[in-house]
Amino acid sequence: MPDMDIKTAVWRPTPEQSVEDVFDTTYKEKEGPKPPVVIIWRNVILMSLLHSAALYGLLLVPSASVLTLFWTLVCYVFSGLGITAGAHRLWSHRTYKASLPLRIFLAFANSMAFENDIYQWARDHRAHHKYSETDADPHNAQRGFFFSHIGWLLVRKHPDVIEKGRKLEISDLKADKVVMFQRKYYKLSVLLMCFFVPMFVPWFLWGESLWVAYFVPAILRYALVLNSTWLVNSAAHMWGNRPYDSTIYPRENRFVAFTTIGEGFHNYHHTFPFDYATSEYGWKLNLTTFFIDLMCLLGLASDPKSVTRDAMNARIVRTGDGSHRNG
Ligand code: ST9
Ligand code: ZN
Ligand code: ZN
Repeated sequence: MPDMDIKTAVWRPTPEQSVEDVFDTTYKEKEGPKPPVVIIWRNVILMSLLHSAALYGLLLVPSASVLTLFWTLVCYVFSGLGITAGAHRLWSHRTYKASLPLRIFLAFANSMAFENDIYQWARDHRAHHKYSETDADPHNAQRGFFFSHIGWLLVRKHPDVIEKGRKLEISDLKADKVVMFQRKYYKLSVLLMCFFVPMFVPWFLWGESLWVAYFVPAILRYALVLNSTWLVNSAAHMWGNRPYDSTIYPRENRFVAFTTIGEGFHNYHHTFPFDYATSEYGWKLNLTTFFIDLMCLLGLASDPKSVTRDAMNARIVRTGDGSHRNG
């Protein structure tokens, strides 16, 4: 476990831990009534419009060409990697090191996913790990499926998210020029990567109608990537086994692992957040781990961190729910 230096009150990582993403057992929720929920109607309207347009996009799927459907899959995986290999495993948890070209690639992919800029995403995500299932967790799963899935994006944050989040160590994000550049030009990069590029390519290269190109690879794909990501916060915090730590909410959920290209092994991930693979099963249901391994092979990434087999097995015996074959 990382420690606070008593004299300086500065958070100190252990050798295997490079960021502040370990659960804080000292935090206590404030007593008394909870602050009122403030609905952000603008977000409610925009999310309703997006999901209605995505349903319409679904109806257009039969009229899209095979190339357009393949391109939709390419955009899904590319934007997915911007979240999984980028915002999540690289920038939130620093589970491996990435060269400048790879970080630029991941920042573009991340803008295609349009899930807040990398800086905000990683800051919220560190808060999620450090304060899981409490008032200071942005998508506290104790508040139910709807809140942890999408509801948290439709209301003001609990004051503790902001109060505790402001104390998080995020100097590494501020020092990363790619992260700060993407934050500065975020709106423009989203317009280009999330909407323009997915629509323009099928129209320009193989004559797909602009209408279908807008509603299928852009809008429908965006809504699918969002909902897959949100399933990690909702479904994978509620349904599945807990082979590594039965005392926490996050679960192993294979369906979510499939839709999120490798992020559904969530009990493992919250137990060993520094592990670049987020699973003990290598490339199985985990395209993201394959991608990071490939980047390491090409010399574009290095130092992937992993938990040792012995440490993992000891943890399974100590805190697992008995569902693991080694348990
Ligand atoms: C989206 C994000 O969808 C999804 C994230 C999911 C994470 C999943 C993780 C699971 C693991 C990985 C799995 C990946 C799978 C991928 C699969 C792919 C196939 N710390 O936020 P504001 C401060 S986004 C410190 O506005 P409000 C800060 O000063 C979708 N400080 O709070 C901040 O200012 P700034 C599209 C914090 O006013 C200020 O407060 N986007 C923290 O309460 C205001 O912050 C949307 O829908 C913190 N944690 O508003 C937009 N938080 O940022 C939705 C805040 O300038 N968001 N501060 O430093 C909003 O409109 C608003 O955030 C709000 C809250 C209304 C929700
Ligand atoms: Zn994480
Ligand atoms: Zn989680």
